[in-house]
Amino acid sequence: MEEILSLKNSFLEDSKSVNSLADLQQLKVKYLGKKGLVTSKLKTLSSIPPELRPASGKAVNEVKVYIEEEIKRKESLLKQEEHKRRILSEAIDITLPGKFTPFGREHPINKILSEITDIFVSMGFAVEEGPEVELDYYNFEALNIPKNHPARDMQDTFYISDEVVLRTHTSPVQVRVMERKNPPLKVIAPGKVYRCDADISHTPMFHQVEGFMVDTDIAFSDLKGVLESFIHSIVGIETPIRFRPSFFPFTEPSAEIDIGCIFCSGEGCRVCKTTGWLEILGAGMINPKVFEMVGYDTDVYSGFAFGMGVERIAMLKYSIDDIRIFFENDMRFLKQF
Ligand code: 2U9
Repeated sequence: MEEILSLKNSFLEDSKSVNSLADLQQLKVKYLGKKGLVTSKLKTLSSIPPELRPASGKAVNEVKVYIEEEIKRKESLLKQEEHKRRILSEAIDITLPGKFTPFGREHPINKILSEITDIFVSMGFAVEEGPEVELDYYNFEALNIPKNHPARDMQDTFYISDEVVLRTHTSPVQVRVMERKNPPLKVIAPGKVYRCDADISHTPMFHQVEGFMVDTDIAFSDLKGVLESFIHSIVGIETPIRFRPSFFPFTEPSAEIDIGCIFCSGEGCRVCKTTGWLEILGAGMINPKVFEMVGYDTDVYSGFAFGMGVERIAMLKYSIDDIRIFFENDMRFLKQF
């Protein structure tokens, strides 16, 4: 009986140091496991005198039931505590400020590029693209730009090798289209172009949209109608337009197209260099020499072509006086579009 009592006391003593479910499991094994202290005590009952057995058996069983209940009670207590701890550790402070996720937006140049493209697509032009690393043949030769032309100079063009350049305009895209397809054609070629130039109004890479229309009976009046319609869409119907004679090797006759200065309404200011006009486009009737290069019959076909700098149009539209700001990735600038 003394041993049974001391078994209970030793359990009470051991259970004081139980602080976790793992400790409790160890305690359970120590007393109630197959080789546990209570189990062993039950096994020894057969070896005691028969007249003492009922009382001893009863006492051991009582201790066993007590220990089982105590372990159950402790288990539910520990589980509750653990649950409370988990709730506390997983608690979210909903008063904290949220995490800031910055939103990106379209670059102003891409925005104007899409605007220009949409206007020509609405007039029935198809959009074509081509390589930025281009053969000298497509960039210069096929466009009637002679070997001694200043644009071919190393000072103006990025040369990869004698025969390969970074395209200086998107015109080669149009030559490639003409080689592949027969008229009627209405195509624009938007994209990046490269020139060795860097100052307030030039960056080594900039964007162009060029375009052309080829069919039987295309006249200068078609060029005028399409480009006037485009200019009215991009800068507003009230803006005056003028055509000024010019020269390009790939068009004949050629013209530069100006709009009335949007900064001084034609009065004359610093931006328009007191002329009252701002250049917005170059254009002309495609030179028959270019048609011959791509194998079009010059007695049957005629066409017009045009070209514009996207940055220049963005600068006019948004009153920006330094082209370099488009490529500096200054968020204070980019956020405004
Ligand atoms: C082919 C034949 C003719 C494209 C043209 C211009 C006039 C022009 C400049 C505007 C500003 C380039 O970005 S800029 O510096 N472009 O003035 N471009 S006609 O003529 C072509 C194109 C392709 C086969």
